Amino acid sequence: MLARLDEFERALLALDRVRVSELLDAVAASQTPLLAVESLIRPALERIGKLWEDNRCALSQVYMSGRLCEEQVDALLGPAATTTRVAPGNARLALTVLEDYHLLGKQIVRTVLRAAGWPVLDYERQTVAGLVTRTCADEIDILMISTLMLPSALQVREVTTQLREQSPRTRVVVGGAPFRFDPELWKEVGADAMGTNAAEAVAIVEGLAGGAP
Ligand code: B12
Repeated sequence: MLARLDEFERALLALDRVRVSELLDAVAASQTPLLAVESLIRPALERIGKLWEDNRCALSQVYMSGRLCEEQVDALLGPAATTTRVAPGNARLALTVLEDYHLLGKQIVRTVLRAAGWPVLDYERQTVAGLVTRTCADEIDILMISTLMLPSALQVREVTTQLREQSPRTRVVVGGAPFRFDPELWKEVGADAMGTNAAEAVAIVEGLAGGAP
């Protein structure tokens, strides 16, 4: 698998769309599309982020790798259709990216939640103020927040503080690179749970809502 990951990373950096797609399709066919995302796309993008940090690739390569992966995620996991199923206890769910432009993780989490039957509102990208207002207005029970930048992750503290006052029913679940790098950070920002991947997002939501839809 490591050799395949090396090759996938090289194909992304070379913007070789055909090879990128072939490598993903091979894993999706022999295992599952979600495993192709989790075992190739996420680790390869993490490596490319590290290369950029070390000045060993250009930001344009990071950008284009992200774009290529976005296309592939849509092709692999299908469009994020809405579901007609009802959540246990009519729990209301929303998903957002907070003060951040890294949207791919949210896209994957949303698609996997909907595929598992969870009706989830997509708030796209939000500021702290916008997110608190919308969460209260929609009477959200489970708010899922994705952040990839450390400053954005720290802003979650402001959201949980305000929600505790204005919408105590809302449970907050966080995910994204800063929370994977520092496994205690979710507690420090006042979240109720943290997930490291999309499959965990489903398990956490089931735990909080008390069952599957
Ligand atoms: C691709 C990428 C970009 C693309 C984004 C394209 C897009 N549409 O998303 C572009 C080129 C635009 C970009 C821009 C920038 N980036 Co950037 N980027 C990345 C990179 C390489 C990959 C991110 C990614 O898509 N990963 C793949 C997805 C699938 O993984 P994921 O988001 O982690 O999601 C998974 C899990 O975390 C989890 N999950 C995610 N969210 C949630 C939520 C919940 C509730 C749950 C349960 C689970 C969950 O499930 C997902 C599926 O497994 C990362 C490196 C990294 N280590 O992550 C850097 C990285 C995040 N970027 C970084 C930086 C610095 C920037 C820029 C500031 C660069 C610049 N100087 O302009 C800008 C800022 C943009 C902004 N203001 O938001 C830094 C952040 C450093 C920090 N400590 O804050 C990183 C870590 C790179 C690095 N090593 O330095 N970037």
